Amino acid sequence: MAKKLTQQQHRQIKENQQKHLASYEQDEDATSELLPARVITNYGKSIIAELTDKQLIRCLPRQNLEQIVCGDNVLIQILENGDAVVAAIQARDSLLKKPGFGGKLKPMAANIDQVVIVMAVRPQPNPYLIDRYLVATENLHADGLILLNKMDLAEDDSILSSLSEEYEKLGYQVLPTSISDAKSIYRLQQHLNHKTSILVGLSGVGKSALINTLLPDQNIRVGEVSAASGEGTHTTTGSILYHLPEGGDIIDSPGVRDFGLWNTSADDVTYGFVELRNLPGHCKFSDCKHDIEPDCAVKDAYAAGEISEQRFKHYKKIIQEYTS
Ligand SMILES: Nc1nc2c(ncn2[C@@H]2O[C@H](COP(=O)(O)OP(=O)(O)OP(=O)(O)O)[C@@H](O)[C@H]2O)c(=O)[nH]1
Ligand SMILES: [Mg+2]
Ligand SMILES: [Zn+2]
Repeated sequence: MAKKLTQQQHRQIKENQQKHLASYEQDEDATSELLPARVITNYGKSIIAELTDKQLIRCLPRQNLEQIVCGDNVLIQILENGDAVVAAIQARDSLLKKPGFGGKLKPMAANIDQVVIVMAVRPQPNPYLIDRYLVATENLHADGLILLNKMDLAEDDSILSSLSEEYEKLGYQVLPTSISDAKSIYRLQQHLNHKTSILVGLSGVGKSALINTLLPDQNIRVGEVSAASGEGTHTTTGSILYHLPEGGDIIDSPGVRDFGLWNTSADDVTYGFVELRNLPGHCKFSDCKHDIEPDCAVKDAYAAGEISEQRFKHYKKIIQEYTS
C-alpha cells in the first residue's frame, strides 16, 4: 500500500511533517488546534490525510476511535513531540463496507456520493453482481453509474445494449469506456465532477487503469490479466482517494465481490430495487420469499411488468442468500 503513493507524495508528507514540527517549536498554541482534514488512504494503523491547504500529513488515530477509512473527514492535532494524531472522525454521510476475514464486515470508504460499478467486456459482465452492488449503492443513498469497460475488445454492441436495456429504464446510466478511447474517458469525467465517487468491480476490470487515464500524472499501478485464466492479479490492496482536475474526487478500491449485504434486512433489499421501492401493496406474510406464498406484492409487481424477469430472479436470490 505504501508503494501506491507517488514519490512526490512521499516527499510532500515528509516535508509537511517537518514544517508542522517547526511551527510547533515557534508557537506553543499549535498543539491545541484541531485541523480539519480528509483521509486519502490508510495502511496498517497509519493514515494519510489532506489538510485544507492541500498538504498531506501522516498521522495515527487516537486509540478510542473506530476504524478510519478513505474519504473520512477527520480532525487532526499536532502533539508536542510533533506527531500528528487523528483526534476525531466527523459524522459520516455514508460508510461502505466489505466482507473481511471470517465474513466480518470491514469499513472500506466513507462519504461516497456515487458508486461507479465497473464491468468489462471480457470476462463478461455479471448482472447478478451488478444487482448486488446496486442494492448496496441504494442503501448508501449514493448514485449508481454502470461502466462497461474494455469496449475496444467488444466484437459488437450486444453486451452494451443488453446492459443499457436492463438498467437505463431504472435510471442508471450505462457508459461504454475504453482506456484507449479518449472520448469515452472524457464522457466519464463529466459524470465524476464535483462529487466523491468510488470505482467498484471485480479484480482486473480496469478500475486503476481508468483512474490512471483520467489522471495521467499520478502513475497508479495497474495489474495484468493473466492470459491463461482471464482473471486479474490483485494489484490494488487498499482504497485510495484522488482529486480530479475539474473538481470532485475518485476512490480506487481493491476488487471486491460483495459489499456488506450481510445482515441486510429484506426491507433494505426491497429498497435497493428501485422498481420495487414503492410497491402499491404489501406481501401477506412478513417473511414472504415471493415464491409460492399467496397475496405476494412482489409477484403482483412482476405480473404487472414492473420488474424484469432477471431482476425478479435476483431479488429473490438476494433475499434468500443474504437475509435470515
Ligand atoms: N483492452 C483493454 N484493457 C484494459 C482496459 N482497461 C484496463 N485494461 C487492462 O486490464 C488489466 C487490469 O487492469 P487494472 O486497472 O489493474 O484492474 P483493477 O480493476 O484495478 O484490478 P484490481 O486492482 O485487482 O481490483 C490491465 O492489464 C489493464 O491494462 C481497456 O479499456 N481495454
Ligand atoms: Mg486496481
Ligand atoms: Zn412476497
